[in-house]
Amino acid sequence: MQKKNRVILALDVTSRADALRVVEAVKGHVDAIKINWPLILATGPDIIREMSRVKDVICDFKIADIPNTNKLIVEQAMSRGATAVICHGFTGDDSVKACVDAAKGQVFVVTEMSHPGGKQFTAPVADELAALAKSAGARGIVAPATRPERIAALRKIIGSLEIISPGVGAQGGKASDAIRAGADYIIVGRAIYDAPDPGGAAKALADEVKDGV
Ligand code: O7E
Repeated sequence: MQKKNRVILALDVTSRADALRVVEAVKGHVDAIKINWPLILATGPDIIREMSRVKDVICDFKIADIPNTNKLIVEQAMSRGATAVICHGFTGDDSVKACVDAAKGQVFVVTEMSHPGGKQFTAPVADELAALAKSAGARGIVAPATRPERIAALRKIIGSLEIISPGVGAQGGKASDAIRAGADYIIVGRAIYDAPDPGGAAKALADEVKDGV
């Protein structure tokens, strides 16, 4: 994944036609495509391979199981062309380590979630989840653009690991705030794929990121 536009598209559409339309429009303005359950369940897992031919794909299955099951899930994602996967950290260091081993380090660990409910259970343990991501050898963490001050605090814990940050646009966060707080990439879904001009929306976000640096 080349850090150029610093925008990751959250491709949460539910048809192959919409996925292809949006990706074709935005591919020059994003660095990766994040695929989550809505698209996989609607189209089947081969969409990972298809999208990986256009851009790096991050499989956002928020993997949260025992080590052996985690390993099996990650192997399936990587064998279909994923560049990286996303897992939860609350399952403990052995489960995260299983993901890291199976993905050869290409893992992002969820810390504090971006939605209001993220404050309830994830926020109180986010610092520990970030520290776990680092000690387990993950590539980075997921941290909320809706609370840029938390991105800055988590950055201090993880050092040079990468931060990918959802919550821009539909959830109220601002791209430039997240980047200034220390995010490497913003993750954006609805503000791009629901826009009348997804290509223009992605470009505007990439431009805002550049101005925010
Ligand atoms: O609000 P949107 O439409 O811009 O979509 C945001 C995407 O980021 C969506 O796919 C959602 O599942 C994901 N996300 C959050 O919104 N908040 C989080 O705390 C974590 C994620 C996430 O993707 O975790 C892995 C990156």
